[in-house]
Amino acid sequence: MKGKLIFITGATSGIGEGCARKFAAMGSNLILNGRNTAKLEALKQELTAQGVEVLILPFDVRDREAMRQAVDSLEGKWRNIDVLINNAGLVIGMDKEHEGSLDEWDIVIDTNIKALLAMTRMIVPGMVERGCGHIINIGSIAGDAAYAGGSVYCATKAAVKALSDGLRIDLVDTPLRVTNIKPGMVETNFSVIRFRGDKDKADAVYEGIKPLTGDDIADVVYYAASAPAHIQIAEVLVMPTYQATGTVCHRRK
Ligand code: NDP
Ligand code: 8X3
Repeated sequence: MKGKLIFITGATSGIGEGCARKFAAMGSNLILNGRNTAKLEALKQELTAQGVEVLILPFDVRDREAMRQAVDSLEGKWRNIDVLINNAGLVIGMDKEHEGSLDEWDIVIDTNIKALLAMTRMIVPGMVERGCGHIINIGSIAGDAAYAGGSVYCATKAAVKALSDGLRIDLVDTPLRVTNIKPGMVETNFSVIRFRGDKDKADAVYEGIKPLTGDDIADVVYYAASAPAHIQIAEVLVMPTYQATGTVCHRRK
């Protein structure tokens, strides 16, 4: 992966940040997106010090025009993206489908589905033209089955699976590859955002479980990206040892 160019959405935290560090450690150059410009700048400084090239593209992935301008602003070698990691995503709340906030769900749907689709639509044509590329979507175990309080989030991750499968079909006559990584419980900022900043509630999610880390998922993403060209890792479901499904886990005292 040395010298390859990786575009990561949501690189300021958790899985995306883990991916940035992993690919940089392996010598890849990076385009890093997120909304927190200060964090992106800090990450750029840290990773360029390791000898790789880093371009930061701060924009809200829900803002189609900002995304378009950011992608259009890429010049020369920065246009030749080898791997697109569609990672930016979130959930807000654990509300029942008939009780939650439509406005909050718009944010979740716009980020997890519509932005992932728009990034794909803007980046993949260049990959097809160049005859190389890999799209890695960060789905979730939540896309396999709905759970209580997860209705809309689970639906968005089921959509990520369908979009990944559909894209793989559409690209079958090209050398491009499509991977859907489906993590279980990963301790990041994800649950803090889910519980609207309540850190105690977020911590309770991982109590008695040794959860995965963003770096663990980055290793899996890297494995898929660095597989030989004739191998397409279509899906990976990865969870902590003491988790069995989206809802079954064993909490040790
Ligand atoms: P974090 O909250 O730690 O990271 C989320 C990242 O997404 C941040 O970098 C954030 O950056 C970015 N982001 C969110 N909204 C936007 C936006 N509108 N525009 C640009 N960037 C945005 O969570 P995770 O690392 O855990 O989540 C990453 C992905 O992994 C998500 O798609 C999530 O659904 C998925 N996932 C997480 C699991 C978990 O248990 N943690 C399990 C399975 C899947 P910023 O705030 O700077 O914009
Ligand atoms: C995040 C995993 O189980 O919290 O996608 O929904 S879960």
